[in-house]
Amino acid sequence: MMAENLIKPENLVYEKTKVMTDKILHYCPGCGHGTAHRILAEVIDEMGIQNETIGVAPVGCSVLAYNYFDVDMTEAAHGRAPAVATGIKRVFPEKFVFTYQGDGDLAAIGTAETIHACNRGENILIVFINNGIYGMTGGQMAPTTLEGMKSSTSPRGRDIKTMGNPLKITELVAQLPGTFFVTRQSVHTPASVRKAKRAIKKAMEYQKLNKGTCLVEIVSNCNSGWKMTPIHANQWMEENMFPFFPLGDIKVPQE
Ligand SMILES: Cc1ncc(C[n+]2csc(CCOP(=O)(O)OP(=O)(O)O)c2C)c(N)n1
Ligand code: SF4
Repeated sequence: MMAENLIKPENLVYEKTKVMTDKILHYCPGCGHGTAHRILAEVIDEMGIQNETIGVAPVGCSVLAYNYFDVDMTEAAHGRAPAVATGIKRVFPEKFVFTYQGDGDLAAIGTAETIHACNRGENILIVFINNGIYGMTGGQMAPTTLEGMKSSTSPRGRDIKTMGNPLKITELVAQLPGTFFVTRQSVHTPASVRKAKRAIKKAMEYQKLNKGTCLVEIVSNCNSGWKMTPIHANQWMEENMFPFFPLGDIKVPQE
């Protein structure tokens, strides 16, 4: 059958969610960032809060996130997104405020902002993309880089003796009294995408109830930085990232 016979509205099974703009994503093919954007945008759409949502973009590969979400967004300096989001939420307490951050942003330079925003219990959603390295700047070691994992600044693999331990920042903030819902998800299979989307939706619903900080970590790949094909990167992630960063809820509200 000719393509022109197939491309008709009645044959469409998947279309762009309206909370994403028409801009073409700059992410590498196979990278989890695009899928994570999509499910966050779908949640905003389904909850009917497009005009009530304000996002804060990080530095890193998702630095241009404000070009992709059709909501009010601002940029924050490296690691400062939770501080900027705190200010926005306090000025507009009725808005839904989220940050979208990579591990270099959230768990390295932004450690203090992350911990203190969570400890204060700011009513914001933090979406944390953990791909184990600094993707944008050339694949350097991040706090989340696994033991033995190669990066451009640990070419023989992370050595704990000299480079320290990988940081489970999500488990750490889950212990703080200000966090309400903390979970770790992934977006590499259809089932995991659905689960991650449900988690983001829950977090947004808790924000409506002013429950405190919700953090959704998404363990993701960086096929370019890891120097793997997208398929191999996802397999490597399952075999190596998930044992250290197990998926599932870490802190759930007492019903
Ligand atoms: C104050 C400051 N220091 C350093 C940088 C350089 N920089 C830009 S992106 C980045 C790494 C981001 O990595 P990560 O947050 O893990 O995001 P990813 O690219 O992996 O999605 C760094 C160090 C910067 N933009 N600003
Ligand atoms: S460099 Fe890595 S994190 Fe950045 S877009 Fe490419 S695959 Fe994704």
